[in-house]
Amino acid sequence: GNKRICKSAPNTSKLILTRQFACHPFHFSYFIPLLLATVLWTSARREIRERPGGFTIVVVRQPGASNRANRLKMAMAEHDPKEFGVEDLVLLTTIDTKNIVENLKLRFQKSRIYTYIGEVLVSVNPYRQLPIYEKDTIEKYKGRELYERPPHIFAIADAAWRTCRNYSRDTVIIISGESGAGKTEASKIIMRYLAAITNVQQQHEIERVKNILLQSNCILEAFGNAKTTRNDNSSRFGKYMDINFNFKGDPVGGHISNYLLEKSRVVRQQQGERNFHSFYQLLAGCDDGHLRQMHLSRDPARYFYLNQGQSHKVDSINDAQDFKAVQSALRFIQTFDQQAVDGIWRVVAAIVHLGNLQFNPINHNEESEVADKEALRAVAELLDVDAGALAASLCSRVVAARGDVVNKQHNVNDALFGRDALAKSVYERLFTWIVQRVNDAIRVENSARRGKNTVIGVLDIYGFEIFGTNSLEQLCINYCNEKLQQLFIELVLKQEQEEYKREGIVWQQIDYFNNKIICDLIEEPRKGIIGILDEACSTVGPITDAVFLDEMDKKLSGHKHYTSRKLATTDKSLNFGENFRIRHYAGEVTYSVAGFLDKNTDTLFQDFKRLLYNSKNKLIASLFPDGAKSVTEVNKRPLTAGTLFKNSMLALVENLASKEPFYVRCIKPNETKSSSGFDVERVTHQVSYLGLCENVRVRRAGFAYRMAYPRFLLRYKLLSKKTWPNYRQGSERDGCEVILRECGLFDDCVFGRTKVFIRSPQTVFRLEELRTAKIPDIVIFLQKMTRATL
Ligand code: AOV
Ligand code: MG
Repeated sequence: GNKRICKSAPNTSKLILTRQFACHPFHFSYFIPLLLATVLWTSARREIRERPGGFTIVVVRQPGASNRANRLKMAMAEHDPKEFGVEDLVLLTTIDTKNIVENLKLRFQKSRIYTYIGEVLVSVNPYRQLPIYEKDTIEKYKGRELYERPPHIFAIADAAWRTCRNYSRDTVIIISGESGAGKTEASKIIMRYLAAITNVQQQHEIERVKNILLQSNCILEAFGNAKTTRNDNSSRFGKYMDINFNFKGDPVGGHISNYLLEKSRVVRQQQGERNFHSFYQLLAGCDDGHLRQMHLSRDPARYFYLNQGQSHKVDSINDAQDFKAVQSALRFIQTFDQQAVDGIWRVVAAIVHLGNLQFNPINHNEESEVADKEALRAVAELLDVDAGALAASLCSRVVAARGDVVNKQHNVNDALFGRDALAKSVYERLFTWIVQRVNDAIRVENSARRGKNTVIGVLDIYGFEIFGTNSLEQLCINYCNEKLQQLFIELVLKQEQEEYKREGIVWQQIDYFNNKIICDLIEEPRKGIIGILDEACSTVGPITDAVFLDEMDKKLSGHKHYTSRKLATTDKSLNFGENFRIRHYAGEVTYSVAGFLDKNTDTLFQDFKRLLYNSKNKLIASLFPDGAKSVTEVNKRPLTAGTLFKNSMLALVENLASKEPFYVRCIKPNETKSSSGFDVERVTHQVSYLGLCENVRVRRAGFAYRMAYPRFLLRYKLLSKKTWPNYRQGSERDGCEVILRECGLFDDCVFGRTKVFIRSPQTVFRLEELRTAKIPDIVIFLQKMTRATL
C-alpha cells in the first residue's frame, strides 16, 4: 500500500518509497535487480530514514544527457560573476573597498545577500523576506562543504555543526555589525537551521530542547528588545547562547548568558523610540478582565514610562499578536508555571503604574509625599507589598551614620530618582530571572551520564550605535563592539597564520588597523575611562559629572582617539557642552557625560530591596535576595556597572577565543529600511571599519585560493585524460599535480600537507574557464558511455 511506481517523464520511472517501506529491504529488492538494490540500499538507507516524506529513486532508462548538459549550463550561468558578482571576495581581480562594495551591490540587487571572504560570511540586510530559508534550501546545504553551494548562512551553520559533530570541537558563530544590520535575524536563522537538520529520529526529549531554544527567542525579544531610531526591533542586551550537542549531533541542552540590559530605557526614551516591547504587548494583547485587574488601560499614551518617545505605534510590529506568542512560549517552557507567568506581567504592570507616580513637595521641599494615592495603591497591590511601606521607601530612606541609623527624608527630586531606580532595577532583575528560568529548562544536567557533548555558541550582541544623545549605555555597547572587532582581527589573522604554519607554507604579513588602542582607552585599569569613572564614583563628598569630565580631560587629552571638551575653547565650532568624544573603529561618537556617575554607581536604596524582599509574591521576593541585609550590613562598595560590564566582556572574549570561530559580518544597506536602497557611502563606511578589505588581503596574502586535494581533484579531474574519470596512478595530491601541470598552471601553486594553495586569482579563473569549456565534451562522453551500456 505504501509503494507505488509511476511514470513521470517518458524516459524515467520513479519508485517512491515511504519510511515504513524503507525499513523492509525485502520489498525493496523485489522491484530492482538484487545487486543494484544492495548498492542503492546501503547508500540510501540513512537518507531514506531521514526523510519523513519518503524517498524517491529515479531510474533513468535512457540517457538524459542533454538534460544534464542543460542543467550544467544553467548551473554555470547561475554563478556567472559578470552577472552576479563573485561569490568569494578573494576572487576579485582588484582588491579595494570600491570593488568590494560594487560586488556587494551587484549581488544585493540580484537578491544575493550573502558573499564569502574565505570562510567569513558577509551578509547584507535585505529588508524583505527572501524565499531562501525554506526546507528545500535547507536540504541543499545539509552536510555540504562551504564551497559546494552558493554562499549562505546555512553553510556557516552547517560547517559549525559538522565541526562539532565530526571533530568534537566547540565552535562559536560570532555575528557582528552595526545596529539594524541583521544580527538577531541571522542568529535566529542559524537556530532554525540547526533545529531543522537535527533529531531525525524525533526523540521526545531532544524535540523539547529544540523547541525551548526556538521559543525562547520571542520571550527574550519581548523583554529585551525595543524600537530605537535605528531598528524597530533593536536588541537592548547582549546575548550569548551555548547549544550543547551529543555525539550524534543532536541538541541536548543549552545556556543563555545575557549582558547588560539597557535598563535606563525603562524610565527614559528618546524621541521616536519606545520602551521594551513587553510593556506595549501587555496593554495591546492582555484580555480585558486581567487588564482591569491590573488597573491598566489599553492606551500607552496615558503612561509616562511608555510615551516619552511619542511613537508607541510601530508599523512593523503587532503587539497584540506578539503578546500571544510570548504567552504561549512561556506556557510551553515548563519552568514558568501559571503563577510565574502572572507574576511576570504583574511586575510589568507595576512598573507602568510606578512611572505615573508623582510627588508633592512638603516642608519647603525638604520632604515629599506621594501625590497620586491611586497609582500608589496599584503599585503596592501588584508588587504585593504594603502601600504605606512603599510610600515610606519612596519618600525617605534609612541611612547609617557613624553607627547610628537615621531616617532621611527625600525632596521631590530624590524621590523621583528613587522611583526610577526602583523601576529600572525591578525590570532588570525580572529580565535576568526570565533568562535563568529558560536556562533551568534546558540545562544539561548530568553531562557524565549523557556522555561527552560539544557546544555551538551563537553570539548576538547589540550593534555599534550612535544616537542623538549617547550615554554610558552607548559607551558600553560600543566598547563591546570594539572588543569583538579586536577578536576578529586576532582570530582571523591567527587562523590564517596557523593554517599556513600547519601546511608548511611561508607567507607575508598584512598591515591592518588594530583597535586595541581604543579598547585600552576604555578598559585600562585606572588610566582608562572606566577606571577614571570608578575613581570619581569612589571619591568622598559631592562630585559631579563635570568633575569627572575634567578628570578625563586631564588624563586623556593626549590620546589619539579621545577629544577633550577643552578643544571647545580653541575651536568654537565644536559646541561641546558637557561632552567628550571617542573616535571608535566604526566612527566618532560624542558622549554626554550627564548621568555617568549615577549610572555607574547604580544604587538602589536598601529600603526598596528590603521592601521587595518582604513581598508576599514569591517571584518578587526572589528577585531581591539582597534585601535580607540591614543597612549597616550592606557592602559599601559593590562593583560599579562599568567594571562589571568590563569584566563580563573580558570573560566573554576569553570564552569566544577558546572555541573555533565562524564569522558572520552583517551590513546595513541603507538608513531607511528600504528593500531596494543600497547606499554606497554607508556601505563603504562599514566595509572599511569592519576591515573587510584587510580580511580579503590577509586571506589572499600570497594565496587567492586553497582547496583540499580530494575536492580539487573532484572538481577539476575532467581537465586531464589521466585523471578522468578516475585517477589511479598515485595519491590525490599527485592527481592535482598532474592536472595543474597539464594546464600549465603548476608554477602558480604551492602544495601544502592537505591542500593546494593557488597564488593568483587568474589561475582559479583559468581553471574554471577550462572546466566550463570541457563540460560539453563530458556530456558527450557520458552519452557514449550510456549508449554503450544500453
Ligand atoms: P540587529 O540585531 O543587527 O540590530 P536585526 O537582526 O534586528 O538587526 O535586523 C533588523 C531588521 O532587518 C529586522 O527586524 C528585519 O526586518 C530585517 N532583516 C534583517 N535580516 C533579515 C533577513 N535575513 N531577511 C529579512 N529581513 C531581515 V541591534 O539588535 O539594533 O544591533 O541592537
Ligand atoms: Mg539585534
